[in-house]
Amino acid sequence: MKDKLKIGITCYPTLGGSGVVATELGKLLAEKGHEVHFITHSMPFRLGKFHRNIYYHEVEVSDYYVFRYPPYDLSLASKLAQVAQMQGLDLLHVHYAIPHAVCALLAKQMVGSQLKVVTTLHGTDITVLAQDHSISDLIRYAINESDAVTAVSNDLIEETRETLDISREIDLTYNFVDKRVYYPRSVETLRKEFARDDEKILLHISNFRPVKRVLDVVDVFERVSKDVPSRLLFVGEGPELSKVISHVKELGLSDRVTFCGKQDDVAQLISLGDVMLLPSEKESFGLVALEAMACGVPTVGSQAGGIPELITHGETGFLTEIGDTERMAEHVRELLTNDQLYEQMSAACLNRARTTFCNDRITMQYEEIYYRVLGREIPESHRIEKAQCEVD
Ligand code: GMT
Repeated sequence: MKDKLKIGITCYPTLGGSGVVATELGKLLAEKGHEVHFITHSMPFRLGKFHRNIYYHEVEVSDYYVFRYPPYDLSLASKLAQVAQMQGLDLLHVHYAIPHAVCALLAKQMVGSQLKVVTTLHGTDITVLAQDHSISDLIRYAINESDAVTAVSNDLIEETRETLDISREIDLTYNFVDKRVYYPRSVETLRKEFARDDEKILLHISNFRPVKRVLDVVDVFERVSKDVPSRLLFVGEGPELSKVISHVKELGLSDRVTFCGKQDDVAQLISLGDVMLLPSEKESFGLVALEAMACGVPTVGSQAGGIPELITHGETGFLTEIGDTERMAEHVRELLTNDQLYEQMSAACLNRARTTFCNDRITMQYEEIYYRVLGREIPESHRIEKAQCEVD
């Protein structure tokens, strides 16, 4: 029996942490020798250059004139079935229940039950969409009918069970980052372009959706900058951006705040920062805080959703009630004015990112799930050495 699998991956390719996790997972699986087929409406933005064992299949939507709403979901289901048949895929790993898991289940019906479906829940499919009764039954169906379901935090597993009254097994698969990309970079020269030597840098990276509470970031910075010489760097774009720019102006902070827009080399920018701010209202995991952690940068944020599973309060950052910007600012001040505390936290961040959230371990967890749904044990050659997830 062959050791290597043929895996189809579908995700939202152009935005957000779920697309990043799906793409990075695909790259790591391909490095381990599996054949990975991305089936998406455009090239996943982190895929970039050519990778051995990775193939890309674009979903094209029919523009037939009677369609008032071109049926993307049907085109995706049809493409998933075609690729599965032509390439002999063992399984489809889809990120997000709606529409991806539903499309994968339809493809499975077309191809036959030997094709397995693994669904990963990332958050808003449960925390937002599943609250909508017009669609919640479909989400429940997609979850119950998948051969395996994973979620990115215990909090999300609990919320899925409660919101949708689901009792099936859901595997926990935390987000991860590639340790070869996310590590403390040397950025002394670049840093001079953003701040003086005596200034600290606060950082926020997101898609500026309302759930991110980006205005809180500005309020925290305003409080901190009264006592600590500092700058604020924003990375990303989204619906709240113009409100945030106005708020920065109103508070007279424009000369100390930089908006970098969307950026690719996030590890470089994170390494410029002294503290990451993540005051979200909802966050099933908070990939950006893990990216910061892996670069040795502590996060100050809210206790929302799965964030406390990632950040241990007082060890790898500080967490407060959602919206408590005064307390967040106190924690940032404490961190930025106490060198010993900072060094300790930064070291704890590196340690935790490289052990608990080690990319080798989490990739292997996904592989174990794949082999399980196929009725097999993970081959010994795919098990990782313990040392791969220890601190060097
Ligand atoms: O946070 C977003 O707005 C993007 C969203 C996505 O769809 O990519 O992120 C979700 O999935 C990430 C990867 O698993 C998680 O790290 C984020 O916490 C989660 N976002 C929310 O729950 C709001």
